[in-house]
Amino acid sequence: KLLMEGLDTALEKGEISLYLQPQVDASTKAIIGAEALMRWQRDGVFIPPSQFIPIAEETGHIHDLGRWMIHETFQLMYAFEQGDIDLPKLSVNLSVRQLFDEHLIEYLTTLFERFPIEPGRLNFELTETVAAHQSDRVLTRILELKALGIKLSIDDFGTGYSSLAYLVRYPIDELKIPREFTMQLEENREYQTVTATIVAMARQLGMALVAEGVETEYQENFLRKIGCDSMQGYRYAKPMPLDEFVIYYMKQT
Ligand code: G
Ligand code: G
Ligand code: MN
Ligand code: NA
Repeated sequence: KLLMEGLDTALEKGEISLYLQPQVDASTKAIIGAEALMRWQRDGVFIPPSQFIPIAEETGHIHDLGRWMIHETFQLMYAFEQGDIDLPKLSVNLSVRQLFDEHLIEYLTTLFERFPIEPGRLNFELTETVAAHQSDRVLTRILELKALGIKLSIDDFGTGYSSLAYLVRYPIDELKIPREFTMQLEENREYQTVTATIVAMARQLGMALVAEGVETEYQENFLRKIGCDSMQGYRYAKPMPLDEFVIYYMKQT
């Protein structure tokens, strides 16, 4: 039985928070968006999402945690729009189980009423595993999200077991180049080829791109050369709490 002590009470104890990692245009240095990342601080110690998210997915806690993230995201976007912080995009990770939640659309509709944000600024990151589900259920749900005006991206594109057919079947707006690929660009010509091919394909399909885990000048130059200008990574900024993000934003503009 999968257990993680305290995960069931983490929310009510106020141990969960939302961090923001900026995404920048490498040629203009402008902030083009941010990814919302969940953080769990238990007894003063951060537990990595790679440890608690899979368990939250297994135990079903991901429903409450995920809704908390979505609610927080709406509240943030609304405050940004009211406060003249022009953040073109805010991305939230969505687990398979959240996508299959029967009440997801109803929940989002309620949030759009409470926080009338521009839907096109909200972006959900799905994994390839979600997208590769060959079911009408996924297609229906994706079309429902698109009908709300929400944008969709595929996280860690090219690292899962999936066909490329879903890129044709589903209206995907953005592909995220995995950190695993970015990390190898300097050392490995084969990763260069694979990454350049993803970028070329995304561009021809009219999709946006964001490269993850960009740390070095070499990586940035290579990505720009092959046609990807949008970057996320420690080279620009680490994930940070809201107050730090606002300071970062103010400094950039
Ligand atoms: O930046 P970090 O190491 O915290 O994130 C690691 C991974 O954890 C992310 O790539 C993402 O897949 C997952 N993750 C982070 N926050 C969330 C969240 O709010 N919901 C879901 N489902 N996954 C998240
Ligand atoms: O959604 P996803 O699993 O891709 O989340 C991105 C993860 O990668 C987050 O956990 C974030 O903290 C981490 N990350 C973001 N930028 C960098 C980077 O430049 N280097 C490294 N090592 N990790 C990063
Ligand atoms: Mn992500
Ligand atoms: Na990723």
